[in-house]
Amino acid sequence: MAEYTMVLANMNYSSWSIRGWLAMKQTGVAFEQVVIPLDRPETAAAIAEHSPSGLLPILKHGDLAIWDSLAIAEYLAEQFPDAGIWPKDPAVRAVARSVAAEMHSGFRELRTHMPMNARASRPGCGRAGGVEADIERITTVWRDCRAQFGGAGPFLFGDWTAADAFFAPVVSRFQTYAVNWARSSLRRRRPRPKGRYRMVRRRRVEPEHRQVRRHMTGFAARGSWLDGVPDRFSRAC
Ligand SMILES: N[C@@H](CCC(=O)N[C@@H](CS)C(=O)NCC(=O)O)C(=O)O
Repeated sequence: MAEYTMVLANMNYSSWSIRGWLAMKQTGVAFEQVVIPLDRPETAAAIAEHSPSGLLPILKHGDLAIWDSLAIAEYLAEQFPDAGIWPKDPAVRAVARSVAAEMHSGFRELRTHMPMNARASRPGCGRAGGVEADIERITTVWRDCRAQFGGAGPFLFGDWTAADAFFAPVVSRFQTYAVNWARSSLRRRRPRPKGRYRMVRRRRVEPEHRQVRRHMTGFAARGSWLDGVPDRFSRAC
């Protein structure tokens, strides 16, 4: 029996489970996985058997249960100091923790109006309330991290860190809801002469798209949480 067990909600829907799972995967250690499907009559009772908060994910290590995705990342970073869960440099680590914590405690509009459903395709849906402001802030975080710390690596801080785990479900949401975030932020800077708009778009937007695509490819290379799930399906708003 494995030393570690993760109790997870089904990861097509549970963004927090994905975050904990990706951090666990990063350690390279074998672990047991118990998946509890959400939104069923028996869900609450099944979660209550493991979780004092009634929420998933949970990491179990011996008699210890850790019931929050960020706490799981921190525990694993302490248990596996060489796994690269956070950047080695203390100042960079502080920034990585800040962006992960910002995701953990924020972006409520995006989370409310663009619920995660990795298999779904809902282009154009979910653009309510303050969602645009959340998208703008998230992409600013991505750009800043990539520009300051990305170096030659494909992730926010160059090599993979838990900050990437915290934003992975956002990448999935952007795919599901077809968020063309670079274009939408450009549109807000109008009016702009047409020719200039095109020039800026070519020079600045396309590289950012490529970065996000690399980001997604990096997650896929890590072993997808969607292994075995059916094809994507579409639904109107
Ligand atoms: N702050 C928690 C949030 C966990 C959370 O909200 N989990 C949801 C699934 S994504 C849950 O367990 N919901 C229980 C339910 O829907 O019955 C964390 O970071 O782990």
